[in-house]
Amino acid sequence: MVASLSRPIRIGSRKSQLALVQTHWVQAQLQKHFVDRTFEVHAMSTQGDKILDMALAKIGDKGLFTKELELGMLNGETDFAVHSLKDLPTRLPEGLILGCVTEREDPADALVVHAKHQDKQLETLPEGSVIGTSSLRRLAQLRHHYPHFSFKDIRGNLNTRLQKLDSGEYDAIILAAAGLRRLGMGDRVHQVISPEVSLHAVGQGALGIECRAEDPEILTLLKVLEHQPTAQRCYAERAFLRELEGGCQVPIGVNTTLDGDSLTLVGMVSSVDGQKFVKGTQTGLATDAEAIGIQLAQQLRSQGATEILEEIFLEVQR
Ligand code: DPM
Repeated sequence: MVASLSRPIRIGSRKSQLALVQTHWVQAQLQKHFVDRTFEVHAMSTQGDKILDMALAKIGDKGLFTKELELGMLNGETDFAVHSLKDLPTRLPEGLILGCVTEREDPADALVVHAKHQDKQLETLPEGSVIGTSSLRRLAQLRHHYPHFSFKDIRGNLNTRLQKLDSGEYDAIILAAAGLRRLGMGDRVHQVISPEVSLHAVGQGALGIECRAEDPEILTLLKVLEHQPTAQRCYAERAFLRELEGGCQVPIGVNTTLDGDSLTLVGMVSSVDGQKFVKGTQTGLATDAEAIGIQLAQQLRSQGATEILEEIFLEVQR
């Protein structure tokens, strides 16, 4: 017991600036609750941090940003790992679980514009404006609603992307509002994009903490950071994605709302060109979050999602 009490708790994190800000936040919260424990951060590079020149959809999303962190936990080098929940696959390796979901920031996508467009909104940017994104989800939805823009891939960390925008390579770029705000760059959020135009990624804006399934000590510690309303929303979103997923990054977006004990999930699946587009809504008890996600996935499949997903899978493989 004494030995266990004095053992430092080791937290796995990616090395990116955003990942470290998020992990240090978790570390500080836990330290406040458990003053006699020590929490150490172990930062690692993941495959996703190293491959910067390939379209994300081609690499696939099977744990691109999580694999190295997961090995650390399975090897016993670390005790848990902090992720942006949207980067955590919906199926986890044997022996690991989603131990905690923290309170969500605004999950919306944000428009960030070049200085010359300060007076513009998505609705008023001129025809042919170059919009930077490498998310198929953002690309498909924006093409669907604003076919007169021109879209261009953009990679790299947040600072690199903002530099590329400011240097004039793009008229505007799309980023998660949550990431910008966590990095203290909330002033770059020019327009929060409404869910009518862009449904956000599954889990966007929340942190997911992954840990060993058979580690009650760590699971108990993590429970102090669990935010149940966020967790219920994210469980519905993740069940929806899990039920649809074909193993590559596809244009799938969601939005969830809680009203008392009632949870509503809106979801969409689109072809990459934004032409084929299916969208639907399911409502149920928040305590049945996963069932709501599965029902919505089945509904969208009956509306044509299966065909859209198969086409994308073939395209990405080429
Ligand atoms: C995933 C996507 C992106 C990240 C795909 C998507 C954006 C990729 C890109 C699954 N992970 O959203 O459709 O634009 O090139 C990522 C970001 C955050 C977590 C950055 C962002 C921000 C924090 C958060 C990358 N992962 O989306 O702008 O949303 O919790």
